[in-house]
Amino acid sequence: MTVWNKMPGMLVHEEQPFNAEPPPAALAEHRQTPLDTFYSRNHGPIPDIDPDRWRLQVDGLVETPLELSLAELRDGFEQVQVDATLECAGNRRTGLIAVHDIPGEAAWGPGAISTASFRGIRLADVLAAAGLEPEAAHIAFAAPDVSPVADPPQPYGGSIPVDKALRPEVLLAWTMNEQPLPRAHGAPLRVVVPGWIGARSVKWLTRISARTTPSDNYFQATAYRMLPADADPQRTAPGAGISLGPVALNCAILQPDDGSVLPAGPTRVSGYALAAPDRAVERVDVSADGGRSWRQAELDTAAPPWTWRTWQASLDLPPGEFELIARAWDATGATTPESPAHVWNPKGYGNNSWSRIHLTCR
Ligand SMILES: Nc1nc2c(c(=O)[nH]1)N[C@H]1C(S)=C(S)[C@@H](COP(=O)(O)O)O[C@H]1N2
Ligand SMILES: [Mo]
Repeated sequence: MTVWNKMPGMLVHEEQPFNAEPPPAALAEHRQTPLDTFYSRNHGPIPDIDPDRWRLQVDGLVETPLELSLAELRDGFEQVQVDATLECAGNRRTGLIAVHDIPGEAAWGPGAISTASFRGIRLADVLAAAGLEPEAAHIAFAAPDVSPVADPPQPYGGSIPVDKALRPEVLLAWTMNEQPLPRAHGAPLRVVVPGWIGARSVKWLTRISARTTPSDNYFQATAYRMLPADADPQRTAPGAGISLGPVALNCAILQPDDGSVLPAGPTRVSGYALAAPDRAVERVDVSADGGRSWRQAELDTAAPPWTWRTWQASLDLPPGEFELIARAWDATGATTPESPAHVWNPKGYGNNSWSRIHLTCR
């Protein structure tokens, strides 16, 4: 165990704030990611909250503002369990950095994504108890961790539109893989917004506010936005670019390790594919010849909704040098883009281009 109870070998991008992803091979071992392997993405210091003194505030455009303890949340609402994959918008940023440098942003590999089972209550039920006013269009979340990365420095926050907030998969969760939610993952209570970028799953939640407009928090209004390729991220006004919410179709190879030297012969390749919300991963193709020919990978047939589909393929490789490629297709026939240059953006979000690894077979 290393810092924050993560596995030895965790790839730590930053100690403070703590930002770490599992090595690809460790992520590949499980459909449900163990807590010590789950990536951790933070913009400020990890708070230490006394669960007995903690209260959740529900306010804004509601008929009855609420202040609820953990016991009141646990006993007053139906408890539900949802398996969900969380993906950071910066997942696979290294592929974009290889096209053109992205200063000031962590060089995440394919491991800024993980899958867990969350238990808690539906956000919709808490909003119903408070009584949403008809003008409420966005639900904002606030947390106490003050981020020095924000301009100006401020506590972390964000929002989702009301139509997503009312869906049954959106939770206020206090357990993760049947264990109490770890401190690094938002104890005592976090939001879980399946199918949306990890940034909207606000940890250490203290306040829910119903509003007419999205949150004006830095991490909603300025960061986590897809800027045009020629924009200067140091000089963009709040509201510029595309606000990221739903994730896009993505796919990555996790095994073998990039740069491996292996014996020639049957070679097992494995990874994950994640669909956009309300879509499904229908196929993953793997190529060993630069995309001239493709073989279909075997998909996990039992993946719960809102989770990635793990996949594997066996390729018979003669001695030589190979670039292995993987791409995914969804139920609309959409596929992942070939080149990271096509999706490059100044903050380095949403890289879903073909996953490539290099192999030598002897
Ligand atoms: N309060 C708070 N919530 C937060 C963050 C944060 O820095 N502070 N980071 C967000 C981002 S960008 C991601 S990707 C997910 C990561 O969740 P994890 O650390 O449990 O993997 O938490 C989100 N919730
Ligand atoms: Mo993120």
